[in-house]
Amino acid sequence: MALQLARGAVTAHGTIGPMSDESSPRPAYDSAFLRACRREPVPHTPVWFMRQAGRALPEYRKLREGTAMLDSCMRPDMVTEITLQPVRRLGVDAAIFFSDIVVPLKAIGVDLDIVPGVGPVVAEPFRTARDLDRLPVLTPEHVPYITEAVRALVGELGATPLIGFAGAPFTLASYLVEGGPSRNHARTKALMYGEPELWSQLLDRLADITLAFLRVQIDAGASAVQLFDSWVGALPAQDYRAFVQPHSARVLAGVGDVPRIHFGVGTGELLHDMGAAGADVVGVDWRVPLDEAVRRIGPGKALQGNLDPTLVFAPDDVVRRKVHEVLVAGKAAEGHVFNLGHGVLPETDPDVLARIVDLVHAGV
Ligand code: 1CP
Repeated sequence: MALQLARGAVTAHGTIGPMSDESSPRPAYDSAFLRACRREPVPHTPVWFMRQAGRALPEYRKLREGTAMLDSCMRPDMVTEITLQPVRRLGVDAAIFFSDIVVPLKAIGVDLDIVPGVGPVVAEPFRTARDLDRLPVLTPEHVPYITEAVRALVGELGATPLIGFAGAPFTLASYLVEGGPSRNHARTKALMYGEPELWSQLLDRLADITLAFLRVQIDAGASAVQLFDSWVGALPAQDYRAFVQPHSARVLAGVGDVPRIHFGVGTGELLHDMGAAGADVVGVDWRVPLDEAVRRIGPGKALQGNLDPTLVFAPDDVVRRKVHEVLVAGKAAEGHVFNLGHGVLPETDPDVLARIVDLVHAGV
């Protein structure tokens, strides 16, 4: 463990320059993944999968048996093992830290749970100005298990980069205001349009928490971050710019020392504005081809995506053709990180994911 901690310290802020000091190379700096994020030439297109650590892997299901989701996120030994599982099995180019977007909210004392088969459920939904008092500032002391797990992982991963992540203010607000998963985010939007002042204060608090949570991961050695605004596609671009973008932009500006990926689902109309919020890499879902996404986003960004997650259930020749299509469209981008257009579905056969990794690396 001592060795792992020492390596974690060396690779903290591991992507500012090729060397952390005169003598210690940063193992992940020259990885294909970080090079693509920086829009530099790559030996092959890098690939990882959102939700690659999770229910699609039998070894994950076995390890999680008898441990509640949030409890597993607070145990560095489990977090480390679960994060490494897909790296070992699939040969992906990056690891994503195993946690959940609601972990920082739980850590500061919000009464919530992750209910199996449902998702995050908040005991007392947020609706009034008084509820802001339930959102204190997050400090590293709230999440020592995150620091410990990231340090251990960076040591274990060596040259494979670790992606830290957090939920963006809008998506976190949606869970807090609705009290759980929601199809149309009606109460969230009612608050946003009906009480813009309170909305702004709520998103401001959430931006502070998100930024602090990402900083903990970067300071412990994460070499890139992904800001998930999964549900912001519910908004038209004009309202995104007015009610959401300034808060997400403040988060992204605070983590500018590593590559920043910004992703949402159904965000075809928002791609330009999400890039303009301060992302280095814009995540694209499967609805917009990557060459069209490049036109919408404009120059100076890398792209991440965007194979339809359901395609893993198609025959092998279809998978091959669709991977090819994504790779060809991705050539229009200044940098391309291959991924699915949203998370791995739990029913996915991991062997198909491993095959996709091979196809991407071969550049079919
Ligand atoms: O491998 C990885 O990607 C790391 C693991 C990870 C990540 C990145 C988990 C574990 N959660 C997340 C982020 C997350 N959590 C997002 C953003 C990504 C996305 O859009 O998919 C969101 C929206 C959540 C909220 C959440 N947590 C949901 C969705 C509910 C809804 O609104 O539809 C669910 C089902 C969870 C629980 C959860 N988080 C992670 C896992 C493996 C699980 C399932 C827990 C279980 O085993 O029951």
